[in-house]
Amino acid sequence: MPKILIIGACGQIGTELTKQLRAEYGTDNVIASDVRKTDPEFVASGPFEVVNALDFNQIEHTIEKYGVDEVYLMAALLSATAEKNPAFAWDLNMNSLFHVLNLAKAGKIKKIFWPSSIAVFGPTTPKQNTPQYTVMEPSTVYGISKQSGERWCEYYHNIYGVDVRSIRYPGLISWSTPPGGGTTDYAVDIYHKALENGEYTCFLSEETRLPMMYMDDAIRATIEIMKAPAENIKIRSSYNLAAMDFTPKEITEAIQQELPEFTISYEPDFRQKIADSWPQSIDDTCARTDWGWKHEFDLATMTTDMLVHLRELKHND
Ligand code: VAH
Repeated sequence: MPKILIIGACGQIGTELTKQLRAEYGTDNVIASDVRKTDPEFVASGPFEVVNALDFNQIEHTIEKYGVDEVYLMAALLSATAEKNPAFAWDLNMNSLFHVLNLAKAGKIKKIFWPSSIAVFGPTTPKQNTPQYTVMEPSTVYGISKQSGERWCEYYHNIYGVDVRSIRYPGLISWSTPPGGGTTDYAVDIYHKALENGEYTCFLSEETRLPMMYMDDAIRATIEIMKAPAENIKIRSSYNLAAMDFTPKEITEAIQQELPEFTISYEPDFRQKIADSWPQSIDDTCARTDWGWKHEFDLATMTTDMLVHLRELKHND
């Protein structure tokens, strides 16, 4: 069994990725790490180390301490937060990647997963069924850092033989972790507010269509791309990945199927400009062809699953 280190394990994707990797590879083979200890229950659930993604020596020491084979680098500032702190966002998103790529180049890591995003596309990209290869002029700090990171991943693979694999995540929706400063996070918050208040004020306009995915699908895709034979991974920048796309109006209608009294109002803020720069739907044919990707959740099944789990959480609180 490989020894796996997750950097940024306490984040929106990291917490669920840690749980699923431990279920598949064994708790003791999956070391969670983050810049600080957050949820005590999560920290106590298996091997945990305090690792700053910007500290090369801390990462190297942790890799040597546990004999790590694979690293999932999940630490980053997301789109909305990055716009408020461009310098730190660039530093964190880029230098954490260089640390892990250089450790792999030195032979200390066998395989890397690094998350990209549909944020690599910009206002000049075709918005419908956005292809794997197309115009990419991101207009956000987050998107610029992800586009640059993709270029470095491909360079380190081609020049130094580093086995780094990447996915362009759409907006991700999960019941078990709070939103993390993303523009798509209205689609997480709306479920909580629907159950808590019966109403929600959305920071995007009702017709804002964005590519989205349920976290269960995103976690499965992440593990599947890492399990795929190296020869099947033909794209070493990052793969487009898709499941569904919807607008705030459409997710509201899906929620109203179970909560007919739920209402929404709209007060677009600075995140509207970010969302308007992104695609509305994604073509992920390459991922489906190269390593067999297939999504399972659509808006209706995600909504049912979200509301079931959130009701359970609130019942147990
Ligand atoms: C964000 N959830 O909103 C992230 C994602 C496509 C968006 O990368 O920043």
